[in-house]
Amino acid sequence: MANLLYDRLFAPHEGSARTFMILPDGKEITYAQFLAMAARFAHALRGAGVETGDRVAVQVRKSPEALAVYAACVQAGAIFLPLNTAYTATEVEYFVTDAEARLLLCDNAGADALGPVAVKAGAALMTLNADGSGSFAEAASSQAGEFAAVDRGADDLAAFLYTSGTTGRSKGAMLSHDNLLSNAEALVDYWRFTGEDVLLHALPIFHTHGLFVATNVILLAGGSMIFLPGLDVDALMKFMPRATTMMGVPTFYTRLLADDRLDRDAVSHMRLFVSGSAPLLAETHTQFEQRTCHRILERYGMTETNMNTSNPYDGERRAGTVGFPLPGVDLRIADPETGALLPTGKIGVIEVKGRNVFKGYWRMPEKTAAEFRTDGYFITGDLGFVDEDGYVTIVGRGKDLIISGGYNIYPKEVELVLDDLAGVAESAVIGVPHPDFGEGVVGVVVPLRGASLSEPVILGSIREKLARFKQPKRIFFAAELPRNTMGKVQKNVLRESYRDTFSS
Ligand code: MCA
Ligand code: AMP
Repeated sequence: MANLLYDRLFAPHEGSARTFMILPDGKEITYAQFLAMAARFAHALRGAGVETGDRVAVQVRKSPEALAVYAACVQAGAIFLPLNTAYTATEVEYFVTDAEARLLLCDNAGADALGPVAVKAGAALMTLNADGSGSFAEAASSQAGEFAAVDRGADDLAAFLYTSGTTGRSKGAMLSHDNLLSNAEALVDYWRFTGEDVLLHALPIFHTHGLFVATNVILLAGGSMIFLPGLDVDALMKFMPRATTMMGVPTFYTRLLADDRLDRDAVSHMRLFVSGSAPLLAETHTQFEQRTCHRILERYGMTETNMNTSNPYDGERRAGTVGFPLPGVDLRIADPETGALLPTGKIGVIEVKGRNVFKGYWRMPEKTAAEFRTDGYFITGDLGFVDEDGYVTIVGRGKDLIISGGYNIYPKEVELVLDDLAGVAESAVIGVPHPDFGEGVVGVVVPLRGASLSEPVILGSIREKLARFKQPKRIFFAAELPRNTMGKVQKNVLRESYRDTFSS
């Protein structure tokens, strides 16, 4: 029997007494304990009717148990579908229905709202709480601590990660065993991870960054992680003397910089700080180096492609760039309209090809085809250039996307919700500079004639419809939206008008 991901990431640690996780209260979980829990969960999946290839949707808070569900899915040949804990029941309904999930796992707090969602989608509903309790944990408790991993090859699917689209409809990116393994292998090597590494893990585990980049790298290297429920600067400062590495979105670094305790002594045990998911300001890079003597290593990835590029471990980590294509990743710059390849220094759309690139969008062959060139390159939608030294710089996005604190928000999705409100003629949603989140969401609303609307009324009416991080932090009213001669809303004009909204 062979199961590519299980055999490489998990099986080598079976029975190992080495520490895999260190929890906030100091409790440690060995690899053997974690794998026994995963095996019990794999049995519980089978008990819930999950067969090979079935989707398991999971909206639970971060915990060792939540991560063990990922391991259990790999082992049982099921497809892991993690969901942001901020998603509302309406948002979850779409994912569970679209993916035809066999099982939906949530915590007790979410069970009332998600019960009807599961019934409608034809999925079983079970609970798993952050303290390890819940009906799923109970079903697993009497199971054996071993499970024979199901045969799975390179192209078999391991996970679906939903990513929003410009049209507003989320697409399930299908990631195979080889997509995930090949990227973890490249990163362990490129970033020099070993069994001695201790990763400070404060990212969520429902996205590529915290789930695959962070945990797959640690599993492959055999290291350990300090597994924190979220970003808490006090906890980062407390655990940093035990850690060797940290991965974070830029907000991690700006919040650390805002803390006076951050200095050379505080980071003396650390060997590597990695940033990604959103642009790291060159200013943050410089300030961090001045305070700590560490140059943050910035890398660039996407849900569909895992990691594409990285600044070098040994060479110059250049602020404002995302470094070089990783080994095994082919990267080129093309004219967004014609697809013609562009020379060094010219700005165009970034296209990538390699074992890291996903298998397509679930049941969307046309959308998948539209985002690949005929020679197999994936069109990222990010605009950038490659300089004479080979460094890649991202200069913007061809796609209308806001990245706030590392989370992606597609303006169209928010505009559709705003436009649906009584008294709203139309709306435009933009991202403007935000000191904490990089970009902050702003909604500009044009009221219907005679309608009386206010910011609190609008914000109150969208509360249950959109995840909190997608909701505009401010709403402004305008008599009309600026348009070009083609009638298209000029978002650049709006971004300029509202650019100081969050300036302190
Ligand atoms: C929380 N809030 C946010 C965000 N996070 N608003 C906008 N953008 C956000 N990212 C809101 C909450 O709803 C709340 O609103 C208030 O801010 C405070 O919430 P809190 O939970 O206290 O926030 P936090 O715990 O401090 O979280 C901020 C965070 C978090 C640490 C930056 O958002 C985070 O962990 N982001 C990382 C996301 C990530 O992992 N991205 C990787 C995607 P209110 O008070 O009004 O209720 S993978 C990816 O992009 C690719 C593949 C890649 O390259 O990695
Ligand atoms: P997601 O679809 O959530 O996986 O987000 C992927 C997007 O995040 C990419 O297409 C980029 O626009 C952006 N991104 C990721 N890493 C970086 C980075 N280091 N600098 C700038 N943008 C980034």
